[in-house]
Amino acid sequence: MPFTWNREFKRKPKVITGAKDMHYTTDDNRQVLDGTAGLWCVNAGHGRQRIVEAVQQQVARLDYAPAFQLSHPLAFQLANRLIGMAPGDGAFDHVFFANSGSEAVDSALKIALAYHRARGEGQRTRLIGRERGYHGVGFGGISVGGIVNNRRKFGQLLTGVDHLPHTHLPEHNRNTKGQPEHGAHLADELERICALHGPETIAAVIVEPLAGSTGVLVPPKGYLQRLREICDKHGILLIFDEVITGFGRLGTGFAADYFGVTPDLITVAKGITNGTVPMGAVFCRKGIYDAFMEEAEHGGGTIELFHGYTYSAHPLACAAALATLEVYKEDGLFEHAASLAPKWQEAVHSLADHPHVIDVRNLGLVAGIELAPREGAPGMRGYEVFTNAWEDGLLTRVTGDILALSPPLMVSEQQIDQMVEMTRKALDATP
Ligand code: PXG
Ligand code: PLP
Repeated sequence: MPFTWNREFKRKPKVITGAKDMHYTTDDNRQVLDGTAGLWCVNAGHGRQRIVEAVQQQVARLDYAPAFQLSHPLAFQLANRLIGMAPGDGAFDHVFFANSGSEAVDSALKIALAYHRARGEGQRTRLIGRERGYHGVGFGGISVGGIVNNRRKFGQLLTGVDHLPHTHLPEHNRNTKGQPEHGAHLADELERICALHGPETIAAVIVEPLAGSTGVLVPPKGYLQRLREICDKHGILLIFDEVITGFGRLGTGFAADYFGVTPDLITVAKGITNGTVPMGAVFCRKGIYDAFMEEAEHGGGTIELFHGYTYSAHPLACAAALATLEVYKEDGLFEHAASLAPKWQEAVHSLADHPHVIDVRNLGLVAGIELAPREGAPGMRGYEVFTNAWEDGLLTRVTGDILALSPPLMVSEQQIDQMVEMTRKALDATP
C-alpha cells in the first residue's frame, strides 16, 4: 500500500465503501466527514451527478483512443477549456496531458530541458527544487523533491539537481494567519545557487506555491515574486507545481492567480477531474510550444516532443474533467471557497490554544496544525490523533506530527465548525 504503515493497516484496516458530497461511508457503515477532499482531490465533493453521468456516457461512446499520432475531440476541448481558465491573462497557450501529478511533474521537467535544447541552450541541464518540496514519486519528482525518506531509500536519483531552502520559519512566523511576514529573503538563495553553478546551466526551478504534503507551508509575503524576478533575470523557467493548489483550493483557479505571480509551466492533477479518473497536465506558457515546432521545422524532423503516455488525454479522464470544470463554475465553488476562507481561518486558529498544538497555518481552504512530537516517538501523536478522529467520524490527513485539513470546497460553515470541534476532541483523546 502506498505511503502506508502496512502492518498497522492489517491489524486494523480503515476501509471506505461509499461516498456522497461531504461524507464517506465505511465498511462498518459509519458516516465520516471528509476533512481532506480525499487526498486533496475531490474539490467539488463526492459522487457529483454531472461527473458520474459524463463518465458513464463517455465509456459507452468511446472507451479509448490511441494517444500517439491520433486523438479524439474531448482532448482538444479540454485543453482549450483549461487554457481559457489558466492564470496570467492569456499567458498560457498549450496543455500536455498525463495521468497523475507525478507524471505531470516528470513531463514538465522534461519539457523544460527539451525547450532550452530546442532554442540552442542545451547546456541548461540543472533542475532546482526546494527542501520540503513534494513533487510526486517519479525519479524526476523525488530528485527535485525535498523529503528525505522519499530520496535516501532510492540511491543516487537524478544528477545536477540542487535545492533551495524551505520557507518554514516557526521562530518568526508561529501561528500566522494567512501569509507570513518573514522569509522573502530565502528566495535570494537562488542567486547563490546561480553564482555557484553558473545561471546559464540551470533549466528550471520547481516549487509548490504553497507546500501541501510536508505540512502546509505558506509562502512568505513577496517570496514567489522574488523567485520570479530571479528566474527572469537569468532565463530560467519557473515551474509551479499546483497539483494541490490548482482548481480552487485557495479560492482562486490557481495559486498563481492568488499570488499574482505567473510561472512558465504549471503542473496540475487531482482536482482536474475531482479525483474521479486519474489525470495530470502541464500548462505551457506562450512560446514554449512554438520553440518545439520551430526546431523540428528547421531540423526537418517529424515528432516534436519525444514524450507521452498510453493514457495521455484518456477519454474518460477528459469527460470527467470537462464535467468537473462545469460543476466548479455552475456551483461557484472557487468563489464559495474564497468567501469561506476568513471563517476557516478563525475556526482553525481556535485550535492554537490546545496543549498539543505548537503552530497553526492556513490559506484559502487549507490548514496545517502542527503538534508537539512525543518524546522519542516522532509521528506517533499525529497518527493517533488521525486514528481517533477517523473513529469519531472525521477524515484528516497526517504527515509526521502535522495534521492537514483541506475539505471539499462545497463545505458549509456549520461543517467547518464540526471539523474543528472533532479535531479538538481527537486531540483531547490523545495523550
Ligand atoms: N506534486 C504535488 C505538489 C503533490 O501534492 C504530486 C505532485 C504527485 O501527484 P500524484 O497524483 O502522482 O500522487 C502531489 C501529490 C498528502 C498527499 O496528503 C499529497 C499528495 C498525494 C498523496 C498524499 O500529503 N500530493
Ligand atoms: N513498458 C512497456 C513494455 C510498454 O510497452 C509501455 C507502453 O507502451 C510502457 C512501459 C509505458 O506505459 P505508459 O504509456 O502507460 O506509461
